[in-house]
Amino acid sequence: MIGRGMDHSAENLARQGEDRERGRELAAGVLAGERRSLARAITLVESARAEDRVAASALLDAVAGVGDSLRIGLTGPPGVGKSTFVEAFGRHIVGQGKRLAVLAVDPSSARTGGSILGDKTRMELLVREPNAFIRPSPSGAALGGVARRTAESLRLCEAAGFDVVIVETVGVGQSETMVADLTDIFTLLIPPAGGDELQGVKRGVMEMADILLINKADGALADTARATAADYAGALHLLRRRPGDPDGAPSAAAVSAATGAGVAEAWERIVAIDAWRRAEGWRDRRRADQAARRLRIEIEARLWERFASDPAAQAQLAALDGEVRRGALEPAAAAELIVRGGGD
Ligand SMILES: Nc1nc2c(ncn2[C@@H]2O[C@H](COP(=O)(O)OP(=O)(O)OP(=O)(O)O)[C@@H](O)[C@H]2O)c(=O)[nH]1
Ligand SMILES: [Mg+2]
Repeated sequence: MIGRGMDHSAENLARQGEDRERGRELAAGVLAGERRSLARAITLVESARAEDRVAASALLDAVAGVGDSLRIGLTGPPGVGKSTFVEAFGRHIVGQGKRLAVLAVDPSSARTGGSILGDKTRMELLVREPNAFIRPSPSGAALGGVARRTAESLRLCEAAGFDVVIVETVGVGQSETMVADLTDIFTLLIPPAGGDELQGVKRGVMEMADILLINKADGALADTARATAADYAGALHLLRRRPGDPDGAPSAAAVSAATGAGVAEAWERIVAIDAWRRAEGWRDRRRADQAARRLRIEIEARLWERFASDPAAQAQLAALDGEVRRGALEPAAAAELIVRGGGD
């Protein structure tokens, strides 16, 4: 069986104690709602260093179960206006007296600091709001890793007392699933369609959405956006009946992040869906399902980490890799040998 040699030396145990203490101290700051502590706490959970993992797990233990945020997911294709929408939508939410945290996740390594810098200018007013906290996540990590760290960052924002947490990311296929799996309400932002086609939004993604917003409903595009919204609303009602929706289907509406038209209505709609789901038990069921799925993802990740840090298993992988490549051994058979630790 794959295993890691534990270092039980007194020195190592003392160091782990210090790391745990570091995590607990940071937790106190997070629970007090200190933004600097929250920012440092998120940096800690994003860290891949082994000693930081010890501190991070103490931190997360210390904030377990604290907080009750409305978690909103927001995705959409590049350039649809996500950042502009978060600025308008976020300012509206803060204007309602709510505290808002925004986690802007960038899952692709190609997009670097540039997009974050762009977001800073697009969220110019929101970043200055004392009741808003905006956190761009670093790019370059694998999507699975991003999801794990985002779930933890979200928990920290919640523990810091934010009423609403928005997880924003560009829609690149898998990222929609990730965001939908982390949040209570999944919002899909789409551009107005040129013709009568439904802008190439994949059916699976549409089915995941709780609310579709057709952005850029202003100027020359205003009518197109409204027509697109009506098309989607029709299509969504034909799709299927969803028991978790107050109307049996997701809703679609036109908005303009630039002028703010429809932004207040979008917020009211989200609040209404959330209130209905809470009352009907759907919100808790969704969170329970999400937690159960994450448990399995975490187990998988830990098993893989153990495997990757086990020199014997790695040596065996290297040895059998060649046989699998030559076709001398089936991948499944080789995996069985490696995981069972036999085959030598
Ligand atoms: N007319 C109009 N333009 C908009 C609206 N919202 C955003 N834009 C413009 O669309 C462009 C892209 O906006 P962003 O907010 O950066 O879009 P994004 O989805 O965050 O883009 P990425 O981060 O690159 O995926 C910018 O030039 C915005 O000014 C809108 O409601 N109406
Ligand atoms: Mg953006």
